[in-house]
Parts: sequence; structure tokens; C-alpha cells
Amino acid sequence: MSEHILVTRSSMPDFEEYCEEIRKLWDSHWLTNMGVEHETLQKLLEDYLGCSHVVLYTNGHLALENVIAAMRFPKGGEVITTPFTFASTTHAIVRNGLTPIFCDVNPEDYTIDADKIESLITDKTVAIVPVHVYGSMCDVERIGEIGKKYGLKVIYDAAHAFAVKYKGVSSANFGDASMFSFHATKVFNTIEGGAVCFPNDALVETLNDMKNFGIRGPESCVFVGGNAKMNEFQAAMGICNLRHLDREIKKRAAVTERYFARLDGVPGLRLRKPQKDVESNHAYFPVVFDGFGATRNEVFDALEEHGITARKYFYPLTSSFECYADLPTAGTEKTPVAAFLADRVLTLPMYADLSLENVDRICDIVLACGRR
Ligand code: T4K
Repeated sequence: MSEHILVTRSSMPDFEEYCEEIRKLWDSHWLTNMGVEHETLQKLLEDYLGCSHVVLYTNGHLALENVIAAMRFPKGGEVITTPFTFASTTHAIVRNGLTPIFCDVNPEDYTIDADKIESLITDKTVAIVPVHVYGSMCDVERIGEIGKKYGLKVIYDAAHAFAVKYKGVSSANFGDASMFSFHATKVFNTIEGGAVCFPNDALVETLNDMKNFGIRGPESCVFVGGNAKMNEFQAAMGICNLRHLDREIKKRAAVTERYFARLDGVPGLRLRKPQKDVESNHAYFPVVFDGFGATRNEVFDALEEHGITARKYFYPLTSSFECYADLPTAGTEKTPVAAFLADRVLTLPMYADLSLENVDRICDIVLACGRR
């Protein structure tokens, strides 16, 4: 009986390597609160990403929620974003008392359609929160220009875009800030974890206050912060995983290549093409079923019957979540491209250790669906 294949599988270092990394925690009994591992990982990431500041978090969502809060936007401000994303992006905006204004995505790379942003700007707009979805880079140049022209902050949800580069520059270096997720399902993981990367020196203290109760010393609490610190075991996992990351991405690239070899050009299947000037991290492998012999849901079911769990990332759109039924901007009519994709996209299994034999097996099942 063949193994059950899930949409992804966490990258992990050798057990012994991790044990060696955490041995010092048994010696020191220092398990969290910005210990040695936390400080080491932060520096390693600043070097790896070539960015001025990295503030680590216990997960990506709190990182995003905090960096939006750190901008101190007036309550009721409008934030232009996309609904073709994970719940976290929209929730982070709404939980800050702001209103998400949903912009459509473009049909090539599924990121925010930069041509449609300006028409959504009003006197209440305070920011743009685009998503580098699946690891595709948004049009950072156009979005940067729009942000400057209208005096809007640009905060990227870069949860999927760790180690992605545009014209040789890391995705961490665009906009006012970028949030990365280091969740177990991501290209680079710290079990759970996340970070905010940014150029502005003043933001370092604010974010550190926000993630640690506003405590600056044993007798000083200057800010009504929360708790979103990355602990030492998470940081140790990050240190180990970072050593192997480039090799892991190469293995993912081979998986992408095989999927393309088998599925590209098949009538009714749309693959996301490599972006010009972008070095990908091969985070996800989305396929859009449009005019194929089977629907997305039929292919999903067929794969499941064979013990292969693909995922409908991202269906439903966040703008049609039940929890947003009362939101004035809820609904999918204003974002037809996103709605089209959400109904047709399936992300096929993708991880570094996915064997090419298994990629072939997945492709055989998908292609057989089209011939039914
Ligand atoms: N913005 C965007 C655009 C995001 O996609 C996300 C997270 C965020 C913000 C927020 O970042 P975090 O706060 O999460 O750091 C998963 C992840 O939990 C979530 O991090 C991720 N996006 C989202 C796209 O996917 P689920 O509910 O689909 O996860 P789950 O538990 O079904 O896992 C999917 C597959 O991953 C499993 O079938 C097997 C594999 N897996 C899972 C876990 C938990 C592992 O191999 N190891 C594991 O430990 O949300």
C-alpha cells in the first residue's frame, strides 16, 4: 500500500542536529524571552535576507497584527488588500479596527492587480496590504510608487515568500515592512514562528514592546503590549533549518520542474508561469482547472481516493467568510478574477522530499481525470 501524501510535509533537520542545537538549553535552563538562540537566529536572518531589521515572533499572524498596529492608523481606516489569501491577512486588518477593501488579483500570478489599486483609494485609505501569494512576488515597483504618491504605508504579507528574490533583492526589502510565516508548512520553518522585516530603525523598539508586554526591564513597563515572543526551541529549529534551506529549495525546484514537464500545455490546465526577474522558493504548486475534462473538486476527490490530499488554497475567498457577512465590503462580485481562481484552483503536494515518482503518480491521476 502506498504512503498517504499530504499537500506538504515539514522540512526538518536530522534529529541529532536539533538535539545538539538545543543541548545548551538544558545547560542554561533559558527557554524563552529572547535567549541566545533567538538572538542568533535574528542575526542569521538579517544576513540571509540582507535587510536592516528582523523582529522574530511566535507566529506569522501575530507578526502581521503587530506591525499593522505599530503603524497607529486611525480606527475605521481603510486598507486595500486581496481576498485570495489565508484567513490571517484579512483577520489582522479587521482585528486592528480597520476595514479591508478588497482589490482583485491578476490572472497571471494571483497577486494584487496593481492597475486596480488607485481606483479603490479614498480619503480614508491608510495602507496597502498585498500578499505575495504562493511565493509569487507582487508588482513591488508599481505598488511602491502608488504608496509614495498617496502617502500610504505598504505592508506585505510575505508569509509565502521567504527566500524569494526580485532582481536579486530579497522579498524582505520592499514596502514599509514585510511579514514572514515560519509555520511548519512553510519553506523555512521554526515549528511555529514568524518575523517582521523592515528598514525603519524606530520600529524595532515598538515591535519589541508589542511582543513582550511593553516591558523594558524588571521595573519598567512602558506600553500595553501582548505576548508574541518566539521561544528558544523554535529559534533552534530555525537555526538548523536555515543551514539546509538552499538545498531544500533546489529539491523543491526539481518537483516544480517535473510537474511542469507533465502538466504544462495540457488543455484545460493552467500553471503559474515563472515570473520575470523573480527567483522562486517553490512554496506551492497551484493548478487552475478551467475547461479541463474534470472540475477542480472532481480532481480533488480523485486524488483523495488514491490517498493524496491536495488543498483548495485559497477557497473560499476571505471576503465570503461567514464571520465577515456583516462587513460592508464582503462578497465576491468586486473581485471576479479572485472568485474565478478560488473556484478552480488546487494546490498539489509540494515539499522538498516529495519523490519524482510520486509527482508522476499525482500527475497520472490528474491527467486520467481529464480523460474520463
Ligand atoms: N498569511 C498567509 C498568506 C498565510 O498563508 C498564513 C499561514 C499566514 C498569513 C499566517 O501565518 P502563521 O500565523 O500560520 O505563521 C496552514 C498553516 O497552518 C498556515 O500557517 C498557512 N498560512 C496555511 C496556508 O496553511 P492549514 O489549516 O491548511 O494547515 P494543516 O494543519 O491542514 O496542514 C497542512 C498540511 O501541512 C498537512 O496536511 C500536513 C502538513 N503539515 C502540517 C503540520 C501542522 C506538516 O507536515 N507538519 C505540521 O506540523 O493551515
